[in-house]
Amino acid sequence: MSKYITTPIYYVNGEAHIGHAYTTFIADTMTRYEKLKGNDTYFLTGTDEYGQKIEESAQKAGKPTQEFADEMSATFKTLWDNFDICYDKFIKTTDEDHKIGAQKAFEVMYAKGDIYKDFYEGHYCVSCETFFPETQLVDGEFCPDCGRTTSVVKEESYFFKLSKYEDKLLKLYENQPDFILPRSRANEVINFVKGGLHDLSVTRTSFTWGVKIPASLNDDKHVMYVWLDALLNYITALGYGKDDANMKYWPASTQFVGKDILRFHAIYWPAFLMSLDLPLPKHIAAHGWWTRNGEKMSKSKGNVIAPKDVADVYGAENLRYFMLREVPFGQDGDFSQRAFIDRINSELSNDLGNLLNRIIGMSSKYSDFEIDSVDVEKYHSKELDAMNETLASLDGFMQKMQTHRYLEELWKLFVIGNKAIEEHAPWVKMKEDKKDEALGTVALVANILAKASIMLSPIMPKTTATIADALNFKINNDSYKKLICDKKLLKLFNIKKVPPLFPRVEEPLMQEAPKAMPDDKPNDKMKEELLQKDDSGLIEIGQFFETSLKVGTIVEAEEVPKSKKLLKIQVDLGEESPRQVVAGIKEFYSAESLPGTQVCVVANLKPAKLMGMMSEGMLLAAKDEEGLCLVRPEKPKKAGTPIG
Ligand code: ME8
Repeated sequence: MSKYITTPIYYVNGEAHIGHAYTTFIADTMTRYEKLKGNDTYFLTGTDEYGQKIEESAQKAGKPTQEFADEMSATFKTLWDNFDICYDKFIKTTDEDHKIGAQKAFEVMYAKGDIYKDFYEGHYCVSCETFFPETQLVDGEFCPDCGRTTSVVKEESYFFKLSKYEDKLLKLYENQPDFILPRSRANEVINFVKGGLHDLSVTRTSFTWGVKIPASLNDDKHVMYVWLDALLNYITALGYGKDDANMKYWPASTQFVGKDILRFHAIYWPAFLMSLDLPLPKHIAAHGWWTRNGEKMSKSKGNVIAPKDVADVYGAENLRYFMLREVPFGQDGDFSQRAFIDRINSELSNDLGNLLNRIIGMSSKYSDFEIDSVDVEKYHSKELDAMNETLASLDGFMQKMQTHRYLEELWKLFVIGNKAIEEHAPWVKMKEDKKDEALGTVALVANILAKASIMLSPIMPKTTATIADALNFKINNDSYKKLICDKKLLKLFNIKKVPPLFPRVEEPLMQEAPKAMPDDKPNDKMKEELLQKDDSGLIEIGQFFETSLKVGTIVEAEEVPKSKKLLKIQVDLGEESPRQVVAGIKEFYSAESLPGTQVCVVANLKPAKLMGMMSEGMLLAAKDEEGLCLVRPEKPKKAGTPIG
């Protein structure tokens, strides 16, 4: 089966930071996962180089625009190369082939009557490359997305008949409920479309740094609106309009984007494709936003994290692991060195690294490094069953991009391995002259490590290749089929010593960002100020809306053993699976009384561990001297209904 996976093409007006890296890591992971399973997979990334914003950045840098774009684009490419991102193509929108493809697409849409010429007058934000109606401006002047000043622009323009596709788009969201992932994000898109779509201005005459519209239109003062040419990159990269050889990969299986550009990908993009009579992508998967220590990253604050700086001190693959493990796909995430260090020490070093060292140590003592799986089934059928069950559950998580759950489950294998060692104590068995049993346990753990490495390889390809080398096998589709699909065990081999894979980290290795300096650029500050408390202690409405409150329906509730206060509750928030919330309400509510009732949930809290259990939200409750009561909607509402 063939697959096609894409990242957004990144603007070249600034260097990549960990937000860009996150998107690229997930797409790379998914590609490696599909390849591991034997699927012919094509992976595209690249840079978005046209538009007024890039032209202005080049002017500021005092460079010709193309030279500036080439240099900046190269910084992205080098970065991804340093991270071993396995892209098949790195597209630059200034590539000749891209221009040809984009012009061809424009011609097709025009010939179909979906593009027509008219005049446009509106408020334009250069930074977002977007027009806004006056009603959406902040204080009648500022861009609602980035806070920068907009300017009034009146120009002749070609328009794309977006309004024509309103019903078709609504049908798409209905018939293909996984078109937008996570599903919880679909509502904002559907509501936007239901609010009515205006035709989209798709050319500009106020600047020249763009793809010219086709010569056949004989109107060479128009260049394409950057979002039109940018979105088309996903097909021009496959040769659309030129050499169609790679169009066999279309439609894309998963197109990863950040939530900031979901609207472009879930509305404009399918409408363009419908106009071109091309099939639609299977999934547009939108992830959340990364902050640093809870703050938005911005150049003016000096707190932008360059992926290379992190990789240099903490390790490139540790960073991939952390980012994919830390955040449920779709939710916002925070980069804090403390959280990163905790995961390196407890999960990578303790759980995984130590397990490998333990069996290398034991096999060197008991069997001169020889490992044989012959006695594993005899002594460890229980562990093998548990291991196979866990392995079988993994695919479902990856298909839904839930890398955090995938890794959480995968880590259960190391618990099985460690527990088997404790319970069977091979060192005791050796003393009791039960060498077969001792070696059976060592071999069980070797097999656990081998299978876990295969499944971890899309996230940590190099590290797992080292583990596989120690276990004398290679990670590829063959070993995946044998060890994972056919549940086979490793053949007799000699284990090799490896250098420590995950040295413990004792203290933060990077300097924390300085606090914002008073000479911050006013434009960048503007939005921050909108979001900050003023002296009155009052907050802006935007601050309130940063908290995502939703109606939830309790599906299950159970007592937490040994806790006087806590209940473990599964709440349906209209997402793929219920969320687990651990709430301190046991003194006021019995577990049996809760299922089927509704609650109000803070849905975008960072997940936290309470008594070792993950809690992914908070229930709203009111408490006074008479006790506590949960806040509930007055009438039943659909699970996931936003409150606000
Ligand atoms: O929007 N957290 O390019 P862009 C998480 N050229 N992800 C982040 C992030 C953060 N703090 N910051 C950036 C564009 N990203 C257009 C795309 S596609 C046809 C055209 C990631 O350079 C995230 O994937 O502004 C986001 O969608 C993307 O970078 C925006 O990159």
